[in-house]
Amino acid sequence: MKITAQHIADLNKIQDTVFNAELDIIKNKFAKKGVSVDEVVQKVADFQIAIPSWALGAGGTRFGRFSYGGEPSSLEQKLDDIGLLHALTKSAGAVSLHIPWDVPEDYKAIKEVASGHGIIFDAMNSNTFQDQAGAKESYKHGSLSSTVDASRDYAIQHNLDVIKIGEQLGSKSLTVWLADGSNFPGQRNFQTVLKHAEDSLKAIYAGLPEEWKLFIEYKPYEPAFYSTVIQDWGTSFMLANACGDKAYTLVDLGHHLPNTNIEQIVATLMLKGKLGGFHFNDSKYGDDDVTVGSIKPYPLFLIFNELVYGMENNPQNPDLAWMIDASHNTKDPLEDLIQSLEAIKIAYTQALLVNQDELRAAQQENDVVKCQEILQDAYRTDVRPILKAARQKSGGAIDPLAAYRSLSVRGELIKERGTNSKGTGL
Ligand code: PSV
Ligand code: MN
Ligand code: MN
Repeated sequence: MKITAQHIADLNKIQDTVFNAELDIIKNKFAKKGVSVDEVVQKVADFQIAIPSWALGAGGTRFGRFSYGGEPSSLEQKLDDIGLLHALTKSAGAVSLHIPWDVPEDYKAIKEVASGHGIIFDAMNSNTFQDQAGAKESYKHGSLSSTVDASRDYAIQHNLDVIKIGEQLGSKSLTVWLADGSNFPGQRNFQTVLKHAEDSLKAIYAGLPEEWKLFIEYKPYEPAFYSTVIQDWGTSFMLANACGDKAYTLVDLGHHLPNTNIEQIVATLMLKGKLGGFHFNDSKYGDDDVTVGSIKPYPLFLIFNELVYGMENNPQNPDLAWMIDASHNTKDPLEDLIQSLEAIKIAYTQALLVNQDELRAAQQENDVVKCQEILQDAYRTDVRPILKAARQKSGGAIDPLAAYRSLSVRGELIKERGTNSKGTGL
């Protein structure tokens, strides 16, 4: 299945162009507030979000997994699926691989497939939360923080191997997420395991190529239910500082306890130049990994408001690595990813509509009501015409979900790959 420029052009022709009239209304309204919507359209068109290789198949739950059919079973097919997403949305021009699930057999061929779709290789993800077939050491009692020297060394070496694989693909960063923790009070010595994690991360950092970055993810619980070694942003930040300038904290939206003020975490990290990457998803209870913006769109907008402020005011912080970290149980994964991309760009666009100077002035005057009005005026704007204009400008489908359905993409994939496909996923 390939989506051509002709497909897109034909679909865009029959698309309702009412959005141009709606766009003009937004342009006029925000011009009066000193915001250029044309500039916003360009920024939205330029915004690219990496798709993780594990989000293209049905993830399932620990109780069961139900296939959608037509899921990718090789790295090449995963790239093909991201190629479809990118052709429709022009926002998915990057992939994030997980090793050992995605070790290329033929690097040259894989790079050609990716570049044929306009996809670059974003952060590499290591896996020290599972024992692979034939593994010489076990991660049952931890990896980078294990009390077993051989397990720690094995996990460090795995991360160094992942860097080597990433180098051959043109990736420039490594994301480390640790499942290490404990299930029962007294099971592990908090200080010992943290020290081990720090020393192991430093050993990985020592093997990081000059132009690479190390992203350290945090998560309060799961799979360990009493304690997690890198439980929060403070621990990640501390470890990143201990490693050095090329190490950063990575924020995953689902990795917070209920009601955590994530936007404040983002602001703090950007002020310190230590926010490296971002994993998007949404949740009601924990690390639910459901469609971005499906449950808490306003907090997502507030987070983007801080991200936009940071991108404009914190030159000490590097460009961020954006990724969707999702899992699909009841939706076609590609449809879910189209919805997630849309939700991310809606929140980003709304944040770009905030006149930051006006907000700063209202904050300075302690006009609490005005501050809220400024934010909510942007949030309550239906910015979808801006997204449509951005997509049209970059050659994507004006309405990607409608295009996906009218091209019967899933049906075509099932014809090609069968109904009983097995995606790799979390
Ligand atoms: C597990 O919580 C997780 O979802 C982390 O967020 C990682 O980013 C991902 O798995 C892949 O290792
Ligand atoms: Mn994540
Ligand atoms: Mn997660």
